Amino acid sequence: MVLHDVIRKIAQNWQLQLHHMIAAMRYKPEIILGFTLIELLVTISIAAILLGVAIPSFITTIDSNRLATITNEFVTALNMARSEAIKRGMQVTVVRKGATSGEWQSGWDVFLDSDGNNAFNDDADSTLCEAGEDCLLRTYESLPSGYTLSTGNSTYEDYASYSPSGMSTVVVGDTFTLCSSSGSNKPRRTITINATGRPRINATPGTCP
Ligand SMILES: [Ca+2]
Ligand SMILES: [Ca+2]
Repeated sequence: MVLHDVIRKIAQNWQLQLHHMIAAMRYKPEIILGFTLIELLVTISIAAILLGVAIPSFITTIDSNRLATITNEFVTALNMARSEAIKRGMQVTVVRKGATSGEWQSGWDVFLDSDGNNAFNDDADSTLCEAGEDCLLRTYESLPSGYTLSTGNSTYEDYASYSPSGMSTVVVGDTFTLCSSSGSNKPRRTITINATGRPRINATPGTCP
């Protein structure tokens, strides 16, 4: 091999090496970003199924808790009226707010009914519980939107009152129905007041029409 052949071989070798180096510098590894379209669709489908199960269950739980809270507050108000009547030796009345007889969802007041007329007497000045006036013990606000509380008959359509003996001033029982408009089954709770005026929450919830 003559000298110029050797030089040419070396030059070709260097050229090849240089070519590889340039190719290596230009190489950019492929970066896999996120999900493929199928993976994304599967993830979204699973999330939709889980939300479809979880959200109705969550709404039912909230509704059930609200029904329990409202029934407890109503029974508490009646028991409070009963015990305050005994303690103070005076009639205590629970009167519904709102304009419609038999509908208690606008809330209710518990007060010392000094004249025993089942209505709250007050002269609306800044001095409360004056002689000749009734004295407010506790007031309950309107139920949340979508809830109704109704009497079953006319006995308790406007008030429930307790004499100093702790007995209801009427001797007839009644059943109140609390309804929710939530969901397709419209759950309800019922509260029965017996002839003596003692309230209890019924164990079987049922549904509203
Ligand atoms: Ca009164
Ligand atoms: Ca007054």
